[in-house]
Amino acid sequence: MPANLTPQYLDAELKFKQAKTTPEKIKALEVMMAVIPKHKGTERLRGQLKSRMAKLKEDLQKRPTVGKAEQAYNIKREGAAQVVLLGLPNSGKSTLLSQVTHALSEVADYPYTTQRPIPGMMTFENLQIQLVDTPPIQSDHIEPGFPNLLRNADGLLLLVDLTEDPVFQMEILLQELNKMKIKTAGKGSVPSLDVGTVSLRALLVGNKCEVRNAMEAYRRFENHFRDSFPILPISAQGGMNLDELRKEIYQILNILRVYTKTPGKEPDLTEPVILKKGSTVGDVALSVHKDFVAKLRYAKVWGSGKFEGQMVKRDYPINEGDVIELHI
Ligand SMILES: Nc1nc2c(ncn2[C@@H]2O[C@H](COP(=O)(O)OP(=O)(O)OP(=O)(O)O)[C@@H](O)[C@H]2O)c(=O)[nH]1
Ligand SMILES: [Mg+2]
Repeated sequence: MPANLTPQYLDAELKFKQAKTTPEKIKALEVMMAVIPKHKGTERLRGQLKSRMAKLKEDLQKRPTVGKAEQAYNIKREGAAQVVLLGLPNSGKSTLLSQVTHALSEVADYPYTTQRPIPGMMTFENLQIQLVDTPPIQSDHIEPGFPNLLRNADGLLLLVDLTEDPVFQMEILLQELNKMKIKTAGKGSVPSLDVGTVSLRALLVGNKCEVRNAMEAYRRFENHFRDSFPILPISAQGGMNLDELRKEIYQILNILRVYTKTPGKEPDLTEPVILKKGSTVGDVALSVHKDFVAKLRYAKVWGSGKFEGQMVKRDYPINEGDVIELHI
C-alpha cells in the first residue's frame, strides 16, 4: 500500500536529515511523527520513527562528550575579522544575524532558541566581516567551548533588549565575561591584565529601539556606559540604524585598509590590504610578500602623505585609505 506522504512530512524529513545536533533531530522527528498520515500504508514507517525517537532520547540522556560540544564552538574565522554576538535570551541576536548577513538563524519569541553558534558574513563597504550568533548567556551554565570562542574573537557585540532593564542585562553580561577571564575594552586604552585574562574590544547595542518607551531606556543605558564603550540603539527587526552599526563594528576592530598599486597603474580599490592600526609601510610590504620587505627601498604614498605621491621609508605609519606604491 502506498504511503502517500505529504509535502509537510517530506519537508520535516529534509530538516531531520540536515539536523546536526540531537535536539534538532528530535524537533524535526516530532514534526514528522505529528504530520505523517495515519493509515495502514505508513504503519511500518511510523514504527521506525518511534524507535528512532527512543534512540535519540537515549542519546540525549547520555552526557555529550566534551570534544563534540567544543567542536560546535570551533568556528573558523573568515573574512577580515570575527565578531561574536553576545546577549541574554531573546535579546534579538539571531534576528540581527539574519538581517545583516545571509545566514539563517532561527528566531522565536521564546528564550533559548539558539543552541549552537552560527556564523554569517556581513558586508561593510569593500570588506567582509564574520559575525557569529551564539546561544544566550546563562549564569548557571557555560558550554565548554563558549569561553574559547569569545577569547579568540576580534571583537564582541554585546546586545541588550531595550524593553527589559538594559543596564541590568549589561551588568550580567560583563559579570559572565569576567568569570571567563575576559575584560572588555571599549573606548581608550586596553587595561593591563592578569595572567590568563584577555582583553577584547566591545560594542554595546540596545535592540528593539522602535518599541514604545525603548528610547527612554536607551538614554539610561547610554548614560551608564557611554564613557567606557561605544554604544548605539538599533531595531534589528525594523532594520533601523543598521548601516551605523556596520560602521561601529568596523571601528572596534582596530584595523585599517590600504591599497597597493604598481607604478603607472590605478590602484584596485576593491582589494584592500587589511592591517592593524599602527602598522607601517614595512608591514604592507610584508603582507604582499615576505621577500618584499627585505628588498623594499622606499614607497610612495597617496592619502595621508604631506603631498600626493610622497616618498616614504619602511617605518612610515600608514593611515586608513592610503594608496601605497612599493619600490624594490
Ligand atoms: N520589537 C522588536 N522585536 C524584536 C527585535 N529584534 C528581535 N525581536 C524579537 O525578539 C524575539 C527574540 O528574537 P531572537 O532573534 O530569537 O533572539 P535571540 O537573542 O537570538 O534569542 P535566543 O536564541 O533565545 O538567545 C523574537 O520574537 C523577535 O522577533 C526588534 O528590533 N524589535
Ligand atoms: Mg537566537
